[in-house]
Amino acid sequence: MLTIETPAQLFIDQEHRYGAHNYHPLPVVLQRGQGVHVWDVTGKRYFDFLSAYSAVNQGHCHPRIVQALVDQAKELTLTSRAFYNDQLGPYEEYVTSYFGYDKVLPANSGVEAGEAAVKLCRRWGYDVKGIPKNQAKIIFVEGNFWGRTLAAISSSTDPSSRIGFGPFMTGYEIIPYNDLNALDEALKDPDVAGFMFEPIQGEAGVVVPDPGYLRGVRDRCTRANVLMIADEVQTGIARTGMRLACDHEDVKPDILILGKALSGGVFPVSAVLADDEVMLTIKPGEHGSTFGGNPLACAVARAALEVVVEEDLANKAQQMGQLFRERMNTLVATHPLLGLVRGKGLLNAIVINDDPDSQTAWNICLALAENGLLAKPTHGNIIRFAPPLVIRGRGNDRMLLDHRIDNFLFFCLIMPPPGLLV
Ligand code: IF1
Repeated sequence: MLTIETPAQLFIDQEHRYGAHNYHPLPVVLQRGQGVHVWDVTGKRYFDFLSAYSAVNQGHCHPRIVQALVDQAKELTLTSRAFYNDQLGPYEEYVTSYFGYDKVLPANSGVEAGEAAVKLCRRWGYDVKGIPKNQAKIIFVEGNFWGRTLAAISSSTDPSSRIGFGPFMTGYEIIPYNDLNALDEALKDPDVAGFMFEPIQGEAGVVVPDPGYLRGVRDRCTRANVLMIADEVQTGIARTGMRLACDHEDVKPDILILGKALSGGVFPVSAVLADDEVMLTIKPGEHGSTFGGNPLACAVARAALEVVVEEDLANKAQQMGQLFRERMNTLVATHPLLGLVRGKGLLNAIVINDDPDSQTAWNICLALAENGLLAKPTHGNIIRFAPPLVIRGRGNDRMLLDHRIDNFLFFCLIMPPPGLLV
C-alpha cells in the first residue's frame, strides 16, 4: 500500500540518513518558535518545557535579541581577535559589571568556556599558588556534566560519556556531590588548584544540594586557597530564580562559567569571568578561538542580558517555579507514576516512580508531546521541566499563571492512550 510519508517523517529520515546518530530525539520536527511556544512542521503548537536545555530563558526568538543579531549582522560579524572591534569592549564592560568581576574571557560553547576555566585554574595554581609544574589537581563531583570534549568527559562519572573515548586527562579528583566532609578531605592535598561544580546539577537530573552547601564550598575553598569554579552554564541567567544559582547563598565563585541563555539561544555565546589575579595569568597568545568575542556574539549577548534585567526574569522564574512545584506536588500526592518534584526557580524535574531502565518516562514525554508539551527525560526516569522564564506571558495576573500551570497539569493528568505506558 502506498504510504504518504508526512513531511515530518521526511525530515526525520533525512537526519537519520545524512546525520551522525549521536542523539535520540523525540519524533517532533520543529519549524518555528516564539516565547514559550514552538510549532512543528504540521503547524501543531507546543509549550516548550525544555528551552533547549535552558538556553532560551528569554523565550524563543525574543524580538529584542533577534533585532540585535540582525542589526549587527549588517555591520560586522567577525574580525578575529587580531584586531579590536567596537562591540567587544562595551559588552565586556557590561557583562563584568553585571556579574561583578574584573574581566571576562569570551568564548562560544559552554564546554569551551569550561576548558578555559580549567586552563586558568591550572595556570593560577602554578603561577600564583606555587603548585609544582604539571602537578595541579582539580576536584570535580560525581554526576557532573560540563560537555563532551575529552577534558570534560575525563571528569565524568557517567559511563555513556566515557566508554570508548580513553585515554583521559589526568590531574582530576572526583568526590561525591553535596558532601562537604569529602571536600574537606580532598582539600588537604596542597596541589589542589580548584573545585569545579554545578550549583544545581542539571544533567544529573536537577539535583539540588542541601542548603548551606554553596556557602560551605566557598568558605572551604577560601581557607584552602583553592579556586571555587561554578559552572552556571545551565543554572545561570535567572533560570533558578536569581541572577545566578550562587546568589541563593550570596556566594561569589572565583571563576564563573556561563553559556546557553547568555545569548537567549540566538547565537553560540559563552564566557568565563574572573578577577585579575586569576584572569591575567594567561598572557597574549596563550589562549583564544576564532569566534570568541566576535561582534555578533557581543551584540546578541548584551541584548540577551538586558532582556533578563528589564523583564525581571529572575523574579518571574522564582514566582512561577514556586507555583509549579506547589501544583505539581498536589499531582504527586494523587498520581502513582509521579514521584518527587525538585528544583529551584524554573529548573525543575519530576522523578517517575519506575525503573530508570523502563520506557515509562520516555512514554510520558511522548504523551506530553501528543498533548502539546515538550519535555525530555534525563537518566531514564527523571523528566526535566524548564520552560522559558517568560512563561507567564505578557499579563502578570495569577490567573494566567494558573492557566499555564493548569494546562500543564492537564497534560500530566491525561493518561496516554492505553498501552503507550507499559
Ligand atoms: C547536548 C546534557 C544538559 C551543561 C553544563 C556545560 C555544558 C552543558 C552544566 C556544555 C551542556 C547541554 C549539552 C546538550 C544537552 C545539554 C545537557 F543533557 F547534555 F547534559 F543541559 F543537561 N555545563 N549541556 O549543561 O555546554 O558545550 O553544550 O554549550 O546536546 O549535549 P555546551
